[in-house]
Amino acid sequence: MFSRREFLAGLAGAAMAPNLLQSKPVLAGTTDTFVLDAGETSLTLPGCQNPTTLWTYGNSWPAEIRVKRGETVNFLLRNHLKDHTAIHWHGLRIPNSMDGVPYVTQAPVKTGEEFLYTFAAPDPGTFFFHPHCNTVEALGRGLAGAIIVEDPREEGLFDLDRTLVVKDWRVAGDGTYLSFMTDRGAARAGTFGTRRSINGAAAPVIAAPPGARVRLRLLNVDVSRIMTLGATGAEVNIVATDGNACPPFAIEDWRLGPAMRVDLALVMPSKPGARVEIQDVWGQEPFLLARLVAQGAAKTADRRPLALPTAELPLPDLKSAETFSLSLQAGVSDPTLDAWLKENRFGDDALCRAGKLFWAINNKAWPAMDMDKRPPPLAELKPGRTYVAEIANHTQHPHPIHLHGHTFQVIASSRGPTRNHWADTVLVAPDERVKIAFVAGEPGDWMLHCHIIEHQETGMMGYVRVA
Ligand SMILES: [Cu+2]
Repeated sequence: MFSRREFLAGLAGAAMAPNLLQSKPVLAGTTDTFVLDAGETSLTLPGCQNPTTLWTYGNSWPAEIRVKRGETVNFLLRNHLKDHTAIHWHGLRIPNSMDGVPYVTQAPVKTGEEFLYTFAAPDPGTFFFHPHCNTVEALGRGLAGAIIVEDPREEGLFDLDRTLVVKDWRVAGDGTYLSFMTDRGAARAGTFGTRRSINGAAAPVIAAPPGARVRLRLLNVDVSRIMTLGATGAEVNIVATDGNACPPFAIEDWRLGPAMRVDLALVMPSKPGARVEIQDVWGQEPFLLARLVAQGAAKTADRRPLALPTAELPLPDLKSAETFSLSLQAGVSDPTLDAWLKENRFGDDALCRAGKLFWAINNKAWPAMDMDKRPPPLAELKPGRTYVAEIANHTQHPHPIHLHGHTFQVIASSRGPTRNHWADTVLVAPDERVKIAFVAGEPGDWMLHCHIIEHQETGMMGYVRVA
């Protein structure tokens, strides 16, 4: 087992190379530092004859960091890539200055430069990190990692705790990349990968003792794919949504869009050799995400409930809530913003600027990230107040909508009874209206966008201002 001072570089299944991700103290004090070298690594992806050059944090894929809840930690980003970058910590309720959005919360970290992120993760759970400009290419090349926030309240609850990072790759059989973005995909459901992977490889086979209590942390870091989850061989429950504990409920038919996560809990069957499979049942044939096989000395029965300690998040006060609307739209763009785009008044940084606009929120398309020229906020919020956002999808495609820096409750859907749960990303189906409730957090401009990255990068992004 790795200590928190070390970087767990690479998970089972990914090609292992010497670990260049060394942890070293760079500041005086008690904080630990993870060094995140953004650079290139070769990995042979499933179904490919040759290695593909990935963009990675460290020299294996995917990176996984484990930190303790509430403990201040440093993350030193060192950029060895040809493009500028930054790190967005998806789902973590941390100060706005640490949110990693170039031109909005920080300057881009140029090639050869460093940036030090320092924060204490307030909530336990399964989160991830990735850049926020040119994300369709950067994430397409793999630039993402898992960050697990551990809670002392969970110690000893599980015999086995595994992370499953799901991502598709746009590569040909010879390992070379296909175009990351297509007009057809960007204007519709997204451009899909040609090779599926779990932790960069085919579905892992995980040996677990009969009777073992197993936790699987499933992260969908793909830019386009929406999964429908299922399981065979055991009762498998979801015990956390987007990292946040929930009362256990059956995995069947839960939809996991890009950026969404679930923590799964199960007890291994008592019969040696018995299998449990976790699947994506979206397509005609179930796609295997992980296979567990009962092996070894059986665990004695543990009668504690297979559930996580209750999430400790700011509870929305619905009685005093103010409501605002977010309308997800296709083919809408603001003429003023179009004019700005044409005049190229956003500087010459094409990495952070939409080349084409296919989508909008409240009639505004996000054309660029310029501190002086961006559109007005989608909503202006006061810290500590409860807000209900009604998100209406007026398009023909589902959109996983992510709000930065906040954890919200999904409280209602026009499609019928909804499971009230915590989330940072909510999937909104065509013609659906979803209500989310949250307490406005730290002051700052917090991005709100679709996590089908091509949608985000062709207009479906804005921000709320907490001040
Ligand atoms: Cu979308």
